[in-house]
Amino acid sequence: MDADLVKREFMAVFDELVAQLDAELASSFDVPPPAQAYIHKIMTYNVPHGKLTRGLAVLQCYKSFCGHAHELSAEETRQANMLGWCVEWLQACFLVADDIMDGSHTRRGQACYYKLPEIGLKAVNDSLILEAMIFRILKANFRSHRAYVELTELFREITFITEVGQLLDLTSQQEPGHVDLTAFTSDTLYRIYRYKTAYYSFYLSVALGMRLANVEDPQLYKHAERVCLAIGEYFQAQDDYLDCFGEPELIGKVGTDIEENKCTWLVVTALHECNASAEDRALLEANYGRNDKECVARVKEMYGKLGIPDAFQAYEQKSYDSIRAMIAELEGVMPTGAFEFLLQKVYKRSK
Ligand code: GPP
Ligand code: MG
Ligand code: MG
Ligand code: MG
Repeated sequence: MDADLVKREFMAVFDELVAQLDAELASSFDVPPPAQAYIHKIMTYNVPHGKLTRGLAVLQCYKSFCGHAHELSAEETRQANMLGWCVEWLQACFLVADDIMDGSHTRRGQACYYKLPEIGLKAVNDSLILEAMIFRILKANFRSHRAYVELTELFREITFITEVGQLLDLTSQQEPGHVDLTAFTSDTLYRIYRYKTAYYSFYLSVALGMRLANVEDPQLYKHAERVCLAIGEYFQAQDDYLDCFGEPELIGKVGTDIEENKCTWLVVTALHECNASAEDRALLEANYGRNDKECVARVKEMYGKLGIPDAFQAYEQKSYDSIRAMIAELEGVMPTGAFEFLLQKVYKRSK
């Protein structure tokens, strides 16, 4: 089926879910029309404007596990797409909160939700509402599914993992305003990546597709986890790279990692692989983690001088090759369509 049609079918399920939630709110809650409209906007502003890779991956995974034994029915496709949207809802809830914590300005080519004058810190509660909606969608549509408990638990478990990851991201530097370069190690970096990004961005969609297809063998989930974490690490390294060297018009956001004192692929690679000199380290200590355009420019210039863009290209190729090899090892053990779909979506992305 062509990609446009798949996406159109996916978007139609979004409209259906929004209508479902709107209707439930109007019929089962004593909420006046302005609050109904407010909640409607929480969804339409924040959920559907991304690349939708996470959401579309559930159907891809489900299809590959159902095999080519039968064409999926319209209802089976719809169910996979509803779970895909639950992942997009989770992503929306995280992004609304993450943008506040990271002091970001734009997201997906529009103002960050909390930056809207009429929203501000109400965005905190709105992020919680987005999260709660996932469980309403699951209850309304999957309560009698044999995997209802597992589907619900997956969302709860992965949400907790991601929140721990966000904590690791936010606390990688102990003192605000002070740069401790010894905290920027690759062990710390990849732990943050796995927890804050890889589980919810890759493993969750694949595991949901597998659950929907009634896969029960725990070993197969372990295999999926291993590959998804590898893709997730690679994806977050790209995110860090694009934060500094990407085109804001393409990535839809303006980077803030240097200002925010983040433990990123760039700073770790500069320190440990590109042999930053004592002078470079002093420059980082003086300019990293400061909300000042000139400081940020100095750090970027140093990344350029140390050859970070070339190092990234090499890392990108190495990651791709090693993930391909991991996938090849699984041929004959389990369907690999979902991994291939995800890897092909992220390889050499510029947005
Ligand atoms: C990506 O980090 C990770 C997340 C968006 C997860 C946030 C989790 C919470 C529990 C709020 P990032 O800050 O690098 O992403 P971006 O560059 O898109 O802001
Ligand atoms: Mg963040
Ligand atoms: Mg962020
Ligand atoms: Mg980022």
